[in-house]
Amino acid sequence: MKYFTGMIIFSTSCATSFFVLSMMNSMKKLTKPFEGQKPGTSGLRKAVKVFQQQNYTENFIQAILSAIQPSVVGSTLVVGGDGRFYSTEVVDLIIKIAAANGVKKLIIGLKGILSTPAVSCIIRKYKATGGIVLTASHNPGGPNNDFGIKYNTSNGGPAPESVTNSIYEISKNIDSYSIVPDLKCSIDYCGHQYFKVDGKEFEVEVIDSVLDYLQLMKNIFDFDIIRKLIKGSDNKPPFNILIDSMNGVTGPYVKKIFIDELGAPSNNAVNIVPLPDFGGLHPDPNLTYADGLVTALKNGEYDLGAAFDGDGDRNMILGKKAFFINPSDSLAVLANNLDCIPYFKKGGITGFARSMPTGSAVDRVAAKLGKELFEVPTGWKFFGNLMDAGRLSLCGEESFGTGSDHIREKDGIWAVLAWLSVIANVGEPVDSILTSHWKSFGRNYFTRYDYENCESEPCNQMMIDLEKKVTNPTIVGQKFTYGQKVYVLKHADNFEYCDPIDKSFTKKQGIRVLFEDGSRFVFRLSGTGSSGATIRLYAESYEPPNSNILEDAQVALKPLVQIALEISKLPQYTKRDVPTVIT
Ligand code: G16
Repeated sequence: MKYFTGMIIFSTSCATSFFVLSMMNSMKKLTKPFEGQKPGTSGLRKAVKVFQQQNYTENFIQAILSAIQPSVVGSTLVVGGDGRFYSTEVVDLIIKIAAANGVKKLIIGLKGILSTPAVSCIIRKYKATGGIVLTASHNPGGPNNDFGIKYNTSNGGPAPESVTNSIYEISKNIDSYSIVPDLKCSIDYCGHQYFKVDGKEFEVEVIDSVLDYLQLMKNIFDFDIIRKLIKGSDNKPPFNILIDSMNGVTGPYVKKIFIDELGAPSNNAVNIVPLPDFGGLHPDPNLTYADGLVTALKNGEYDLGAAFDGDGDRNMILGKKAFFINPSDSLAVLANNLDCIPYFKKGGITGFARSMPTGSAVDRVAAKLGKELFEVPTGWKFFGNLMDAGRLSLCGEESFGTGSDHIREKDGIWAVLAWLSVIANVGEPVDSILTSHWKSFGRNYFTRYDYENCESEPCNQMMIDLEKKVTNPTIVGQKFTYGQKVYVLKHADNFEYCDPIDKSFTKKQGIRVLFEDGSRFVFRLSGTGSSGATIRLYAESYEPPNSNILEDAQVALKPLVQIALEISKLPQYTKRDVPTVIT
C-alpha cells in the first residue's frame, strides 16, 4: 500500500468509501493518577465534568490499553456508544491513543453511534480483540450529567473483574500516556481510513451502526411471522405496538427493524433520534422514568409498548392498557416459550440464569424443562463464562435486562422481538400469556424499591449494621409480623459466588434474608451511579397456582417490604420515607 499525505477519497455509500493517508509519530505525555477510576458494575461512570478534567479520560483509556497488554499491539478494537454528550471528543481521544499504543485497527460506528448490544455483536462477528463502549447506560446525559467508558473482551461481553481490577490498579500509578496528537480522522462517513503511525499501518473503519445487528436479528427471528403479526393478516387486525427509544441510541435500530423491516407505521416509534442529552429524558425504562410510554399505553390503543435505555441493552415491556411485565416474569415466560424462536429451535436450549436479586420465576421453568439454572451476582459480566462454556442459553436480570447467548450483553430490541415471536406463535395478548403462566407455575411476586442519590456514608453504615444483625445466628427462627402475616427467618448472608467455569470468587454481592415460606428480601448498593449512593431493596414472595396470583404486587408484598424496612432501619439511616422509584 502507498501512503499519500492528505489524500481523501470518500464515496457517499456506506459500503465502499476509502482512504486518508498520512504518516505521523506518537509521543508520550506526562500525567498524574486520578482517584476513583474503579469500574463499577459495568464500567467507569462519572459526571461529564469529571471526564472533562485534563488527562482524566486520557488516563483511563491508557489504563484500559495497558491492562490488555500484550495483545493491544496489532489488535482490532470496536468503538461506539450511545452518542451522549462528550462522546465524539472521547472517540477522537481513543483514536489518537489507540494509534499510539500499537492498535492495528479500530472499527467505529458512524458518528460514534453503536448500541451496547451492537458492540457485542460486532466484536464477535469480526473476531475483534475487544471493544470500548461509551455510555453511562440509563443515567441521564448532557454537560451536567453522566458519561461512561467500559471495556468489553473478545467474547463481546463486559470485562471480568480480573481485567477491571487491573485497569484500576494501572490507573492508580499511571504517569504517562501515549498519543498521536496530530492524527485527524473523520467518523462522519462510512469507510476505511489508513494512517502510518511510528512506521506501522493503523486503520480506522467507520461502519453503519445498524446493519450487522440487523443481520444478526434476522438470523435469530422469523421476521415474516413478526411482520404478519404487526401488519395483520388472515382477518387478524394489526398488532399495534408503540416503541419509545427515549432519545437514546436505539432510535436508528428501531426505525430500521420495526418500521422499515417489520412494517410498523412510522408514528408507532417515538423519541427515535439519539440526542446528546436524551432531550432531557432520564433514559431508564421503568414505570417512573418511562412514564410517557405508560401514559400512552393506558387508553388501550396499543397492544404492546416497549422502551429502552440510553445504550439499548435494557427493555421495559407493557401489554394493553399498560399491563406491566415484571422483568423477572418476562425472563420466565421467554424461557418457557423459546421454541417460538428459530435460533433456539435450531440450536437447542442449554441452561438458564438470573442475577441473585432477580425474582426466581425462571427457576420453576428450568425445573419443569430439566435445565440447569444459575444464580449469579448482579452484572451481565457474570453470565459470559457460562455462555462461552455452552451451559447458558437465556438469562435476565430484574434491572430490565434480558438476553441470550447470541451476544454477551443484554439486548433490549432482542427482548421485544422475542416477545413478538411468542405473541405471534401463541396467538394470545400479553396479559393472557402472563396470567396463563402464573396459572401453571404459580406467581413469584417481585418488587424493587430504589433510594437514589443518598449520602454514601450512612448507606454504607446501614449495610454494615444490617449484615451484622441478620448474620447473627440467634436471629434464625425469629418471627417477624406485619398485620396477619408472620415470617420466620430461615437464613441470611452477604451473597458470594464462585464462577463454575473459571472458579473466580466474588464476595459481598448483596445482603439476602430468606424466610421459611420461600419469601425473601435483599439489600444492595447500586454499582452504576456516578456519585453518592443508591440503595436497592428487592422483595419476593411466592403464591402457588390456584391461589392468590392476581393481586397487585405492591399489595401482596407490603408486609415483607415493611419488615425489611424495619429490620434495616433504612428510613433512619437515609432519612428517606419513600423510595425514588418503585418497580
Ligand atoms: C448494569 C449491568 C447489569 C446490572 C445493572 C445493575 O446495567 O450491565 O447487568 O444488572 O448494571 O445496576 P445497579 O448496580 O445499579 O443495580 P446497565 O444497563 O447500567 O449497564
